[in-house]
Amino acid sequence: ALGVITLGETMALLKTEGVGPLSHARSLTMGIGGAESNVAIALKRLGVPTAWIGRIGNDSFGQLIERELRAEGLSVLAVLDESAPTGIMVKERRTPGTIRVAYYRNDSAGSRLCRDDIPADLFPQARLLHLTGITPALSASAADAVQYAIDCARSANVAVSFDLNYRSSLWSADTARSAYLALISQSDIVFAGDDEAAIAVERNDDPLLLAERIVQLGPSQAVIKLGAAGCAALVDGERHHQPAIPVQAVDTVGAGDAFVAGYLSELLAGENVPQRLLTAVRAGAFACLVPGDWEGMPHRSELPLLEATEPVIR
Ligand code: KDG
Repeated sequence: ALGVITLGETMALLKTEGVGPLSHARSLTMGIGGAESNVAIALKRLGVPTAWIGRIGNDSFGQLIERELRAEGLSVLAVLDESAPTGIMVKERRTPGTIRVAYYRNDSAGSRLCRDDIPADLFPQARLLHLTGITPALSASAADAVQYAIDCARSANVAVSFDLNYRSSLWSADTARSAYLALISQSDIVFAGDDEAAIAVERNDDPLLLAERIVQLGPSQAVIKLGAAGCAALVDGERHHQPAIPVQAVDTVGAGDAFVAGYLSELLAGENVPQRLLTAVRAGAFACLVPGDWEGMPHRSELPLLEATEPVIR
């Protein structure tokens, strides 16, 4: 049986090791990254069987992606695109505290995801579909694939989770808004940073008011991610707040994905909201400790480590 189905674009991820301009870097480290596959990996490590659906190029980067995701134990439904390359993302550590991301993903294989790539027969085996606002920004066919996945989930009685995940280099806030509103209204669980929520609903400094406005659109659970300030949530009419676990962050990319996986894994385990939010902030903190987007995602047994008092575990 499957816990979660997710879909989206995973790219080859090239990153500099040291600090400084990318144009002066002499070597790059290879890896992979993609918001939905980051969530999928974290879910799997937390004990949830998860399937990832996506399109990859018939190239070495595509092979790398498929191999890494399979090695993490995901069910990988990768459609091979014969005529488009796998997308690339480059991470440059320009100062010790700032990371710049550049995308080379225009008309990539992943962006050509379409409804025919989504196996409808997978849905009755699953409990939850997780989507992000990155996929509908990639292309019209990818946006249509997202809608089709929601339709499949609905007819199989599978809950829908949606993380806004705004990427300003992919679309404007105005274009994103109408897509967000349509997707929020069809979702059961919505995740958003406070700035992202303010793209969809009227801006407010109180995260619980943002959550309230999201819930008014239909979902029963709205979780507002506040980074180092933790999170606020409105779930089945009840308000919650959870501070973050303080860490020395080296790379916050992927922390939001870890957070989502933490929340969803506890939801599927039948845990209450405080437990979901605690695991969410713990997983998010773990992701911040490692330069990769997903490599630092915790296994379930590691979750208490951040609050451990013993420096050496033997
Ligand atoms: O959430 C982390 C993602 O931003 C990263 O892994 C790459 O999917 C990605 C994107 O589109 O930015």
